[in-house]
Amino acid sequence: MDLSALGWDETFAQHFQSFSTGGFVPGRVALEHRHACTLYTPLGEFSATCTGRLLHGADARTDLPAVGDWVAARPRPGEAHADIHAVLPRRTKFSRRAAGPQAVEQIVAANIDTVFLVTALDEHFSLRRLERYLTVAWESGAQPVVVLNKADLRDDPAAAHAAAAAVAPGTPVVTLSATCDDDPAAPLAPWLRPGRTVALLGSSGVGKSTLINRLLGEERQATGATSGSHGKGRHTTTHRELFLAPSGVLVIDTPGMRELQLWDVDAPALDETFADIAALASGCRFGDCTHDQEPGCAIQAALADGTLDEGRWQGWRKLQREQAYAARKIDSRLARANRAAWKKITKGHRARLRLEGDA
Ligand SMILES: Nc1nc2c(ncn2[C@@H]2O[C@H](COP(=O)(O)OP(=O)(O)OP(=O)(O)O)[C@@H](O)[C@H]2O)c(=O)[nH]1
Ligand SMILES: [Mg+2]
Ligand SMILES: [Zn+2]
Repeated sequence: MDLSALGWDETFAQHFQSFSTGGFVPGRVALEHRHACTLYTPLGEFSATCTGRLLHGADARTDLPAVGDWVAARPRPGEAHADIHAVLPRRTKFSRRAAGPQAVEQIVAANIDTVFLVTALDEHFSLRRLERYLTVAWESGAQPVVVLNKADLRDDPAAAHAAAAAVAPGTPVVTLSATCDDDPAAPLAPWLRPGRTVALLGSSGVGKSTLINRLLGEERQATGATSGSHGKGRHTTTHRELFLAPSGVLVIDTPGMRELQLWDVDAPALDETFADIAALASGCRFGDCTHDQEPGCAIQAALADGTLDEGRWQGWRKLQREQAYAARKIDSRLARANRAAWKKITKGHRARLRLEGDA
């Protein structure tokens, strides 16, 4: 496997420079388990684990390798195993708030060029969910593409396409059927380039793995029937995994997400997703308009004359509140971390003062 075929470029090469001696090889994380991962390297495939130093030096789970990451690894002589010494800085990352009560970041995929936001044109189709995925995608740094799958289940897929395009200004929207189209990859061709990385994201059962299999030209990933009594809460795909397709593109399959909670999304990402609302708001009479009761509010005017859809406006407000809440959580966590660091410093300082006092 040659490095550029795996998505390597000049920037990663620069980051790798400090590892150019000492028997290190660059590797790309293809599969991530709890304690080990699979690496693709120019020397072939390795199972790999992090060195104790990397594990103990990590402040958070996000300092450790995620699927799509480039790492500096050292193969053990005569073994198909390597030790990961460092994670190279990421170019892009798709993060969400991990499930659970604590505010912690989870990296879904790293170093991706394009995110296919896959939704199905079935009864669960939701424009509000699409806006949520778009917001996180814009924050990731990768280019989002909306993929409306299961077109065969709709009498009028063109209408759904138009509705999705209306809530995704500036984002390409592609409608297809992974099971029924002769070549579902054809409309995705602009993003399926050799050495580029595409991650497929979306709820469980929308057809991510089905589409991946079509892109790979073989049944690599298990797919699941969604109908029936046990439909809810069941994920067919359980691991994130990166595959090299015959076309040369690298594709990442991910398990469906039950909820996509925002993590450290900042205002520009919301403005990209809601470019229409951002443009309207710039026309309000007051710069700090809360779009509530103020005179000369362009948002209220647009809601009144129907140019702005009430559902979209409420969707924006919800994400805005969630973003502000997440930011506060993260800030207080950082404040705590700073306090801990400060305590360490003051403790060291006191110890030094004591030594000086003794002298
Ligand atoms: N009618 C129809 N069914 C489809 C289409 N694409 C996928 N399916 C079916 O949808 C079901 C779920 O597909 P998967 O590919 O397993 O869905 P997934 O997104 O990978 O789901 P998770 O792995 O749980 O996240 C399977 O029964 C597929 O056959 C399509 O274009 N049309
Ligand atoms: Mg799947
Ligand atoms: Zn206003």
